[in-house]
Amino acid sequence: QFDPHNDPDRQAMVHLFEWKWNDIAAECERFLGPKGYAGVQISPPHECIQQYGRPWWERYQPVSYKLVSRSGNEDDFKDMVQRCNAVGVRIYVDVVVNHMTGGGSGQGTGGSSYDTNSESYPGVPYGRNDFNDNNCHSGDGNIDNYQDANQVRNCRLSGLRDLNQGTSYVRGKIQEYFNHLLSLGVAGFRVDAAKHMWPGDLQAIFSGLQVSSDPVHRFNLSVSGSNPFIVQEVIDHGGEPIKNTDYTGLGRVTEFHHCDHINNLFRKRDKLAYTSNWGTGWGMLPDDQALVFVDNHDNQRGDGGGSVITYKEARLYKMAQAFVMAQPYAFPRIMSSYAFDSHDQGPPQDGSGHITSPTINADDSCGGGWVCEHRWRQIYNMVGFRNAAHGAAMSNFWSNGDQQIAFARSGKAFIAINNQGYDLNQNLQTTLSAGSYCDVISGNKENGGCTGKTITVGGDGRAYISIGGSDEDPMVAIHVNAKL
Ligand code: AAO
Repeated sequence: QFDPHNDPDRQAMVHLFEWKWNDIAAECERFLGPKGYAGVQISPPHECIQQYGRPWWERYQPVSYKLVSRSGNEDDFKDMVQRCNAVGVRIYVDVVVNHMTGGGSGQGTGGSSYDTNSESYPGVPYGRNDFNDNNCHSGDGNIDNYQDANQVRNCRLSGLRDLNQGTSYVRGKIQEYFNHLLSLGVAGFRVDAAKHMWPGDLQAIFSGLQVSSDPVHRFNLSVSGSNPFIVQEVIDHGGEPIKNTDYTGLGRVTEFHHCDHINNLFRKRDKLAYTSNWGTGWGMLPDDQALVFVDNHDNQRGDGGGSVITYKEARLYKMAQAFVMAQPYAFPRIMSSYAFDSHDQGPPQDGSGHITSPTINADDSCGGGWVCEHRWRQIYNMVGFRNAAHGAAMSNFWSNGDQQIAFARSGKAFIAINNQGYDLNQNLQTTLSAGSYCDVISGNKENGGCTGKTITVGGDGRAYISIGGSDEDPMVAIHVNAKL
């Protein structure tokens, strides 16, 4: 449950937030596969409410576990999983099983009816007895106090009807849903609101999962003892009784301290010079228990704590991503957004509420309202860097004592970052063999040449590195696969 089931030469995943299944399938084939991405976190595929104005968050209010959503139906879903797996890209599903809807009644995206007040969800089916109401002892039935772990697990998160995973019936329905997804070839799950479910209940659910042994999926999840990849969303910034470590026995957890540290570092409330022991040395979870990211779909909108760095501050964002990808620490997820001005704004859509596809520009970037951070050269080339450096330890850490750093991934790769505000000019040890290398931040290696800066490494492994204090991309990155 800690293993993303990635190809060993693919070491980062991307969250294609609100993308349609057939767009993801095409993206796997035309971009993610070739650029070395390991997998995709997709938006919740289950049937959900249809909220007026079609905000993104309607997908976090399940009506049933039918695979019919604005991203597509079950056939589209199957096609996506098969096509992505065929090019070495795994699919991880955002599963919402803590709760059902938060208000109203009507019809879900798959045609099932629901009624929040009577807690009636015939599409599953769930009824009143399947919810936690009697187990919640807060004044209004909602979570009013995060200092009370019982409330957090047994009461309603923002009014969302809280399922009781303590019963074998509810567990069984959730397992059926997960096993259905696994039978279609998905490699794992991002478990929404895991913090709001009891670890013991989750354990019981996970222990009943069966991964697909269908050879059509082209990857071997079926070896005995192998479990689906599990990432549990547990927001722990410290200061609450529920800790992310309550869940690390069950799978990975989202490491929100990492968001906080990255934010403080690149906003210069902390020093890059102190990062030579990044990871557990900074009090974060062990490597194989953490999923790390600069921002996610909640905190990029200001939810869940901290003013994180997002695509809206592109220079800082590219720097932060380069740092995260260059580090050997944990398994990283890149956020891929659509442009938004307001919190609730849904994805690019037409007048009838159908999500519209991204367009692809000649320089590989996206149009049509999609930001596609994962297609920014500085970001996808750092995925290539991470893949090339995999297995090599960090070494030869250098700093100016403040906001300029450089380090190698022994014998495989080298990066220098200048967030100081004045120039960096240094002769630094890269650990790479002598020769010319393409700086993958400023360009691509193409037809044996480099469209950006070329860095020359001498026989002693050293290279002269210059990064202007006000460069748009104040970093240089080279690796063995970028040798010219
Ligand atoms: C929508 C409407 C609501 C309405 C509801 C029901 O917006 O007004 O009441 O429907 O009708 C998403 C949206 C919600 C939306 C929901 C359902 O974000 O706005 O509600 O879909 O459509 C908590 C949870 C965490 C959750 C996060 C948003 O622990 O699991 O809230 N994230 C996931 C998803 C998210 C989704 C859901 C869960 C629900 O990623 O997209 O919601 O499926 C503290 C706690 C955290 C807590 C935050 C926010 O954080 O620690 O656990 O997250 O508060 O409430 C400091 C503290 C830090 C604190 C933070 C913020 O930094 O250190 O601990 O401040 O206060």
